[in-house]
Amino acid sequence: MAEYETILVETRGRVGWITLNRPEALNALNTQVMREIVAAASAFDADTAIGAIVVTGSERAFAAGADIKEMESQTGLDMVMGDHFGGWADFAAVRTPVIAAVSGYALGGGCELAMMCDIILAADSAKFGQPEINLGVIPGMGGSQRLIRAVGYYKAAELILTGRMMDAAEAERAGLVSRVVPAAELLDEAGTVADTIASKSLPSLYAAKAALDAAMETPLAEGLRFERHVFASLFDTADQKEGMAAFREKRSPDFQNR
Ligand code: CO8
Repeated sequence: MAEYETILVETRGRVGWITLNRPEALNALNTQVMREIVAAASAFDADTAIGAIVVTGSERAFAAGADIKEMESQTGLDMVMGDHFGGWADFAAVRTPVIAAVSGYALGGGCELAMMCDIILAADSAKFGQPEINLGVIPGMGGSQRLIRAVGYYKAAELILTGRMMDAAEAERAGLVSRVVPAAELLDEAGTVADTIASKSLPSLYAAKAALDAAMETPLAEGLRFERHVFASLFDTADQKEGMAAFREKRSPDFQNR
């Protein structure tokens, strides 16, 4: 496995774990962190022995945003030429389901990183926000687009225009968080959800994630056409035959990921 300096990477069964590890900066996302997260997630994505990925941080911070000290002196041209946007787009394009296990601060780019994942599990200590307005900028890793889709225009507008944080309970009520769990149980719970997902057939997981992504991006009629096409294509997999035979024979399916 590749050597990383800002993240810890580990495989547990069929689940790939990525733990942000810059405690001195509350896991602020600098260029190196981005490159390492993208490299680790892409490597897991290319490995058919992996059926789910968990991204997590520390108890105090999932990630307190993009690295302000790194960005401070950058010009607009630097931002474009540094290809930060492309790097994060590569992370969002991972086909394997990704779970964000969020404890503590998920602010700015940290909140945006969580929103690039498919499921957000939050510790009751979690705090979410898009405070970029306090720095004289706006969200740049998808916050203004994904937060609206998660919580609706008015909640997103209030958070983005005031920069205030919301706690885990408010985030769950708003629909940003899949589920809130006691902080001490966050990683176990993330592991359980990830194991459950990873036990399914990979082609159907990829298909489900692609259909969910399509729902975020396309008008309803186009999304429905996409879903029907992908649904039909799964009937050419051995795992569809196995899954339905297992149901009829009242046993657990033995998926082969093909
Ligand atoms: N960047 C760099 N360093 C950070 C960051 C950050 N985002 N957040 C915290 N740190 C550092 C602090 O500077 C401090 O370091 P030091 O001890 O050397 O001074 C250390 O982490 C601990 O932080 P604090 O002492 O501030 O801890 P507190 O418990 O007092 O406060 C907070 C915690 C409230 C989280 C506070 O640190 C904070 O407000 N952080 C900044 C939050 C923020 O504004 N985030 C948004 C950043 S902008 C962004 O994310 C844009 C995303 C788009 C990027 C587009 C690129 C493609």
